[in-house]
Amino acid sequence: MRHDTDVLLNEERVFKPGQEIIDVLHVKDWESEIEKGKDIEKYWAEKAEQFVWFKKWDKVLDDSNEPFYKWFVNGKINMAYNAVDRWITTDKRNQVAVLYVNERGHEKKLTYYELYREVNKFANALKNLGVKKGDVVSTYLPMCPELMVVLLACTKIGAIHSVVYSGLSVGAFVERINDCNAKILITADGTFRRGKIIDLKRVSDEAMLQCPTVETVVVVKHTGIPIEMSELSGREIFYETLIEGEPAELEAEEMDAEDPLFILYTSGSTGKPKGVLHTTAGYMVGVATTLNNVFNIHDGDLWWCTGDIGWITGHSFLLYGPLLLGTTTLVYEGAPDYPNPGAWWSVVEKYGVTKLYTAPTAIRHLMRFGSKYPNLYNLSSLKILGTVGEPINPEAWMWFYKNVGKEKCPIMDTWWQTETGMHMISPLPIAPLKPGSATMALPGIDADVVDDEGNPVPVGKGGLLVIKKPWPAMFRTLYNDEEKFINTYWKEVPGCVYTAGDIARKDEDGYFWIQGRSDDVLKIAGHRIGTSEVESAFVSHPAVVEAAVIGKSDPIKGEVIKAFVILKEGYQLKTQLIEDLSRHVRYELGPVAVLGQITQVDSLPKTRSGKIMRRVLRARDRGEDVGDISTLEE
Ligand code: 6R9
Repeated sequence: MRHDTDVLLNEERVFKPGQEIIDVLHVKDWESEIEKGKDIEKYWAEKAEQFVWFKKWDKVLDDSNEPFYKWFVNGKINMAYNAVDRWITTDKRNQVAVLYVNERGHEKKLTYYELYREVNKFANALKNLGVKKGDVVSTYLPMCPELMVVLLACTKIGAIHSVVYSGLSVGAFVERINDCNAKILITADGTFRRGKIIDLKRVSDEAMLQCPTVETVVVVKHTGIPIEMSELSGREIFYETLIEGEPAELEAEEMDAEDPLFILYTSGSTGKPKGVLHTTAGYMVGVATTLNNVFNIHDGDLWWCTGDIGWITGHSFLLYGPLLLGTTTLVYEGAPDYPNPGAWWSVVEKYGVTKLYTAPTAIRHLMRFGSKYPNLYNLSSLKILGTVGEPINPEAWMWFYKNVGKEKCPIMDTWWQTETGMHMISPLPIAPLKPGSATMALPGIDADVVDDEGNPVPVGKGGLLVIKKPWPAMFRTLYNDEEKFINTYWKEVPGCVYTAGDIARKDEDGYFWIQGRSDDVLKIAGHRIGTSEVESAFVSHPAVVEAAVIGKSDPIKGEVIKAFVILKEGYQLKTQLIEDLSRHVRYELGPVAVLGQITQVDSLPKTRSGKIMRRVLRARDRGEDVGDISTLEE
């Protein structure tokens, strides 16, 4: 475990919202909202009232079998009904629900009514393919409107979706499909990225050779590049052909509050990705409430979350959250700096984006091009900004605040995880902000920083970030791995307390400063990747005997990979091999695996039981004290 974080940041600036922001806030009194949130059952039950229930719950929280909590026991509800159907009988019927824009300047708009019809057609088509409540449907799609339609169609009929991020390559893709026994895969011909078209179908074809449970592959013609449909088994069909003639009406499936909604894979500290399972009602309540509180959503908002739908941020805050609140959500496909580094700012200006939610790595990337680009555009429509994915360094915060928000838009630094489903530690717009701090736990959330025994640590000292009471959007288990669910998250400190795997400290005002992961997980450009996944990728190369990797800090990506490799006899780490290894790791894991440095070594520090002590490598790399090495092998 990393405990090397008793660093004190000297950030003392405080920023408060202006009157024009305060005037329209849903929550004007932060402290009393936090006070209200202390009675979690009452607080979350009140929030659950915003939805249309087929049947109300009998009990808000069942904690009789911790950590297997149940929320809104015996309630019956449907996600797609609440995100889409309910709006078509209101004056939002013809409001744009999804605004798709890509880096080539093409756009597509779907009103709530149009979205409703599309979802129903695809849901009917899924039913015709034999998909039933509880079946798993996977996607390998770019950021396109069809992805949103497909996911909503799944939830409309009670199928569980499992999105594979389109940046992942074959190995990771196959693993994710096979772990959940997906029955259907929806993919596309390709995706637009930095002026090129990336061929997704080819990756999917290669993966499908190794995925026996997939009965049908549905292909969206998105970019229009020529592709070959496989002759293999007649299991491939075009999306357009599939929905042809399907009725645009369908009754929503009555789902139990605790029925599974989706699985999303994320990296942990072991090689195998973890299938994080979310269920229906609690997730809906948590996501809609936190989005509304943190970003103060109103009629007339244009919400833009730049995160990919293949990431939890896209699930909760690009797709479900905004639609549950009946707002307009912008889906952007492409790179932030193509055709030029003003691409994003031109989107803000052209469409009048009011709330912009993005990642520190993107801000740092765009910062490199200077303030010239944001200053070329009129960004005055913006009201609130947000970040997620990793700690934001005060320089990037200030740049975003000054150049994008023009010192008028509060920045919501939201800390949360795939596992938490919803925002957990974050300011509300009324909060005094300190650049680099996610401020306090949200109303209804009980978070703290503790030592290994579970005792709160003194002000300014680093410790484990824990959540002490259940929350509605919490994941319910790891798919097919209850034991790992318990051991990874609920055993690290005494009592039934959720350990997040992050190190944090609190300051004298009770503000949280998240310092990074405590386990062997890297955050490269905001994406989680486990050190052991990277190590197995290295070892699968013929030249490598053994590998250990650690994170190395990087001014733009936050962290990149630093690898220590033991090579087979006869191999030397020369330019050619370095390039080859780098390509190999990217091929295995996808472009997320950014290699910063490779070093050849003769041995690796290990415990007597053979575990690589990455902590020792890390300390040596940073020139720090290696700490307790009593378990180190001779
Ligand atoms: C939503 C998401 C979760 C990990 C988390 C932490 C890091 C996320 C952060 C942050 C500091 C923030 N993280 N938000 N660290 N400040 N505002 O990112 O989910 O991909 O599961 O990653 O990301 O380390 O534990 P996920």
